Amino acid sequence: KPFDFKEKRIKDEDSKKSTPLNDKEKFELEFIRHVEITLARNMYNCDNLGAYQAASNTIRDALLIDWANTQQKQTIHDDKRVYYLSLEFLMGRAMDNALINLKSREHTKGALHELGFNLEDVLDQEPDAALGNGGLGRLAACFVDSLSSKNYSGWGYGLNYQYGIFQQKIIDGYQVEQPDYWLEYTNPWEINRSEIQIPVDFFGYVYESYDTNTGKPKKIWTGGERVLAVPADYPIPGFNTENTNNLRLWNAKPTNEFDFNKFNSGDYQQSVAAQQKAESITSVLYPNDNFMHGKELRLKQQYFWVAASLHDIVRRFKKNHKDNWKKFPNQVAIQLNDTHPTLAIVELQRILVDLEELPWDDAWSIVTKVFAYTNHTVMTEALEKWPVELVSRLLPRHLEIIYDINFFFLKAVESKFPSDRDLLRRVSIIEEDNGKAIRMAYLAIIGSHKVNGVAELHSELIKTTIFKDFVKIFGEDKFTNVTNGITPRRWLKQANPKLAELISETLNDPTYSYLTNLGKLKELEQFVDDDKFLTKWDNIKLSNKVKLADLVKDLTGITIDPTVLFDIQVKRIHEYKRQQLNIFAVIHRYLHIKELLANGVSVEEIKLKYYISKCSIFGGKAAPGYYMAKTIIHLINQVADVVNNDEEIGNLLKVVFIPDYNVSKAEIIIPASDLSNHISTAGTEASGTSNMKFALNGGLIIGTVDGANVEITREIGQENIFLFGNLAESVDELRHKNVYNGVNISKSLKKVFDAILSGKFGNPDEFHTLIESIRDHGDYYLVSDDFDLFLDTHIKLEKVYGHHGGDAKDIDHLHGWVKKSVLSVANMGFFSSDRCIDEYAENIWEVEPLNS
Ligand code: CGF
Repeated sequence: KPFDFKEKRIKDEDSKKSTPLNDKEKFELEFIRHVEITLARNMYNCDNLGAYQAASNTIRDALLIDWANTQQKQTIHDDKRVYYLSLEFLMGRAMDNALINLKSREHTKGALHELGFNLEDVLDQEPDAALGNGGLGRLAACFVDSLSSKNYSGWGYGLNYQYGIFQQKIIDGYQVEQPDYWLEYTNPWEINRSEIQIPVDFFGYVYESYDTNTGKPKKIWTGGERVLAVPADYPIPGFNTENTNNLRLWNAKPTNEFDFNKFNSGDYQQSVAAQQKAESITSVLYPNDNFMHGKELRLKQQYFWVAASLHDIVRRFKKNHKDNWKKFPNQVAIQLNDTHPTLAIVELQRILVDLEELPWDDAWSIVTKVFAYTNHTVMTEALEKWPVELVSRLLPRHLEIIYDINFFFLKAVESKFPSDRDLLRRVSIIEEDNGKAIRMAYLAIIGSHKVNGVAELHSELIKTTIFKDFVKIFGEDKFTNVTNGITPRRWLKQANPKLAELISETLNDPTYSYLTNLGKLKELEQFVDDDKFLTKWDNIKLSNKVKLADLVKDLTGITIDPTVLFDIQVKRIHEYKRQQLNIFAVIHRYLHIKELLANGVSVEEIKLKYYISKCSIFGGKAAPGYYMAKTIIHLINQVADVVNNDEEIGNLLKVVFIPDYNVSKAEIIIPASDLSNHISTAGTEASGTSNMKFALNGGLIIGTVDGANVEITREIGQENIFLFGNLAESVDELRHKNVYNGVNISKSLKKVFDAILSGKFGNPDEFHTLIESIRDHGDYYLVSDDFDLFLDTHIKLEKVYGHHGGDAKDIDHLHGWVKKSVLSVANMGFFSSDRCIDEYAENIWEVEPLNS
């Protein structure tokens, strides 16, 4: 029987009661020990960075006790575990989050103060762990937080990229990418498990042999290139619980093997270089969101990651259950975050058939009980397809297995629908049209027991469009919906501490229990007519806006007035998200204001009769190879340059592009919004999650009837959101009309195009393609169809906002806008990622929390 560490520790009564997380003396001693021993520095040369490292190590040490206890408990209970496979985990910073979840923030702030440091400055030293592109990666980060907070046994598996998403610089209005080497200093939050080394093979060849015992034929994959997978573990603390799960991110390392042939022939350099190449597998995150980039290295990343993760999962299973494979689906649930980890299906089949020697059908029945697949998009350019030729070289045995899976699947389809030949072509895993390719989404559906979309509208759309045939084959029940969510620990408590505090006071909830029971926010509704409460609410918004104005000043040099309406759009730059629609509307507003001024209308009159003062704030990265997205960024910056330098305009209008939008900046930007834009072409944004973050922070939304906007509207009430635009069901028809009858450019949009083409915002040649894509090439994203509706909605919403700042109008603002803001927050409980995790647990994974 192994020695029980926990029992031993618990006997040490003192350590049980006081830890550095609640005892200042202990914190300080540990902090000093880390400065002197871990960092080999002293208190005289300990700057904020040193303080961050020493404090993080102190917190991490304490966290590791919970982490070890959790692993011990989970091992003893040996219940079914969930494994969330995601190629992206956009974690952001860890220290503040750990302090909040461990309820040690105030205490640590005090201890650091006594040591001569300011907590905020110390927190600011931490680089963002930006191992993701956008919504998909941030969703994974919210999910691991909820898995821990809700006491599930759930691990995340991903890659430990040395370079996260690139850093965005704006130079002369253009996006310039710079590498994000985020591990410049040692990372206190990762625990390197160099004792675990899992070999992963690529290339080589397959041959048939015979099992010496049974005489049966078997396939052997051999030769090729070998790298080692070595994990870095990140403890994930839950809120208000000791449960601390693990996020395991793999590093690729060279093996110790050495090519002696090359060496003997005198090519020492070459023999070492091949080994060095191994590390390149995990060196960089591909910077595309909603777009597939078919590079060999990307496929290598995918296989490396799923092979290592499955090896780990299988090893853990075998420790307790040996080769009792029938139990595997009772012990293991694997969620595929998008199709990126789909090769895991093939790899598990390979392990079971080739290595464990199970009959094909037995193996396949296990595999299909274990996996479930989440789809995040209907856009064809994002759906992964890998050329057969590439897979045959890189993973020859896997290709054979894929062909076999396809063969058995098509056979079953044929017997169910004997007369439908075209159906077989349509649903085949292998696309035959333009060079053979493997349709990963189809493989994921066939190998999973459940497929889910990420918002109601999206889940319906996948059933009626891209996966229609599969609904016919497998039946409706296989397809389900889990609407996305966000963790209120980071996106309310951490990002907006003042609002979180006001809510905790108002709900008489000093322990912030509402953060794990977000439905409680509903009780805020009782206070919507209380002017004092509304004023406090509004003042918090103002102080968040002041903080954002400071950040804007710092990053761009632009001064913005925190009392004007902050109208924000921050997210990846993509034509379907339609930042172009937004900036065109800003141009329209500017041109109209200029016209009014030219006609002798005074600024004061404009404010009263036409436009309230506002600041349009943009932020987001464009994929480095996405020309149109980069053009949009450039246009925003050009407009900002003209508008902000136009003295006549004053604070009536300002335009800002915040460079290098990331999680830490989002934590400042989101709580400061009055209004945020979620204005994708209907049917294109699967869910969106920033819409949830903004609404939870009391910002109102202007949005299309798309993604989770639909459910947000249902929850908060349509009178508290500003919806506009054509609906998803009209999109096909409008596109058709635009292509065949020509695009109808309204008078207002024409003015905007004319101004851009006249050179008002810099060299017009730079914007031709953008304008032509709308005016002359069918306007795929329906900017022209929604433009005037967008302008009208602005007029409406600005009336509700009122002329904030003038005394007489303040009451209207309070009773109109601020009341809507409170009502939104009060009804956002549904969008906690805790609710998502419960839904996945109950309907897909069939697991329960481990509560005792
Ligand atoms: O996943 C997205 C996001 N861009 O990462 N998709 N992908 N791939 C969708 O476009 C969002 O609508 C969605 O909210 C997010 C997470 O599901």
